[in-house]
Amino acid sequence: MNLRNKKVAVIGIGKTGVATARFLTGLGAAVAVTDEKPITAWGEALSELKKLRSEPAIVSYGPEILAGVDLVVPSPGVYPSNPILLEAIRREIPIVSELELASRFLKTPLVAITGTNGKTTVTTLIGEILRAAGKRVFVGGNIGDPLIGYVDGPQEAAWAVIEVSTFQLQWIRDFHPAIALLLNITSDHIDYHGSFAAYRQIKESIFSRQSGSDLAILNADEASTGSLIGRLRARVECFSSSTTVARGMFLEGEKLVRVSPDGDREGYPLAMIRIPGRHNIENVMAAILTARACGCAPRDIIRGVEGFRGISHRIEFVEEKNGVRFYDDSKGTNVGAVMRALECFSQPVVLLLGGRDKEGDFETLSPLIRDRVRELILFGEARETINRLIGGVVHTQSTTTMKEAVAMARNLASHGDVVLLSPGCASFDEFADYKARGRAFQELVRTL
Ligand code: UMA
Repeated sequence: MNLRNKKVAVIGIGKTGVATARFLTGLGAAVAVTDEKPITAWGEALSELKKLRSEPAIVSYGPEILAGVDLVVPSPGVYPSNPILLEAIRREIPIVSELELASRFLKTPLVAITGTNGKTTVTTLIGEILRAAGKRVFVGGNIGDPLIGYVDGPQEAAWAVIEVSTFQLQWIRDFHPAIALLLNITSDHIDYHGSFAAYRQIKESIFSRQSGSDLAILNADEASTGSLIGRLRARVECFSSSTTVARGMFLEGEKLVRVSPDGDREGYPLAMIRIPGRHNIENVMAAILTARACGCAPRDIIRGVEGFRGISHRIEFVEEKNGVRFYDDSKGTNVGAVMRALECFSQPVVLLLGGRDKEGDFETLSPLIRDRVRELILFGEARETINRLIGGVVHTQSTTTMKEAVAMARNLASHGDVVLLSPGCASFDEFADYKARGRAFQELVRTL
């Protein structure tokens, strides 16, 4: 792909947009940038753009940015239904995601991890294991640093390991990871993709350009895996926490068993896993299969897994107050994540649910809520919608802010209970992101 003197439009100047503009100007492309925010709110991004080798043109937000453009690179958060993108499609101007663009210039073998839940945990864990095995690794993607930033540098890692969201997969064409993982699929981001079928199709597209020399790692416990395998060209290994698999990993008593592509068995002690829940056993199995495919030895893998204490804001224990244990699962931004969090606790739970709705399928939570939750506290923009769907399954109260929800939880929780913030929604109605929401929750708990 030769972009020298080509005109490229970058839509959105967040982390991805700025890194993309930097990379493109470095290639000698003529870059135009735009953002729905007024330029007075561009802040740090504006000074970053002004520092580039050739300063990008700043264009007002609308189809005028498409004049004379050869390529459009939208930021992940730009909806496919965005009028600028629809106009680009009408004018037959190619659109590629940052991920696609980066992968065209990537020289390092790539591991790409997607799935509704567990992506960040598995991405981080694979990075830790590879480091424990003495390998140089770039860890990025949706987890934080865009791949394009790595591609823009000397590319010195042995492996690039990236968390991939459906937003980033939206505009791929030849994207081709040597190892691709699909951890699970439950409903999420329906507001963005339009339907669950469209969301699933985008997730599965991570495998679409893989060849027979690539590896696809799949969850055998997902109902759709069987039919997906039939459509893949890559070699397949599966993991399961409920059944055995011919090639891949499964649970056998107190051991995790891996069956290699040649049919050899090796065992790993279950006790090496320090993060709670059955879903994390699956996450560890996915990471081990990847690490073995990257050439790591079992002893390094065990060291990496033993040292891994989980990621912040994912079922993270905060503090115990008067016999009540508080957990921060602010990263639980969809219904599937709430289920996984609830399944970790045998104690009665006071559940804090709410934020900005992504058209989540909250009704599917009802059986688990009935089984594990003593008090349901709804907050934020989505509280009325959720209340209509599942309010009354157990005793339910609503309030506007998370702060008030925490105060309510403190009053309602008794000795031996768990108070769990697992909101099942995005944070953007009240916070900059899930991390800010998690930090605010932890501060509130500490000052109770
Ligand atoms: N913008 C527009 N028009 C739009 C939408 C956004 O102009 O229609 C502008 C915004 O005003 C803002 C910029 O675009 O200035 C933000 O772009 P962005 O939302 O794509 O965010 P980035 O800063 O580029 O961060 C993105 C990911 N964000 C999203 O997918 C929403 C980050 O994932 C990721 O870490 C980063 O790239 C690096 O790869 C965050 C996320 O919430 C953590 N991801 C979702 C999730 O995990 O559920 C998918």
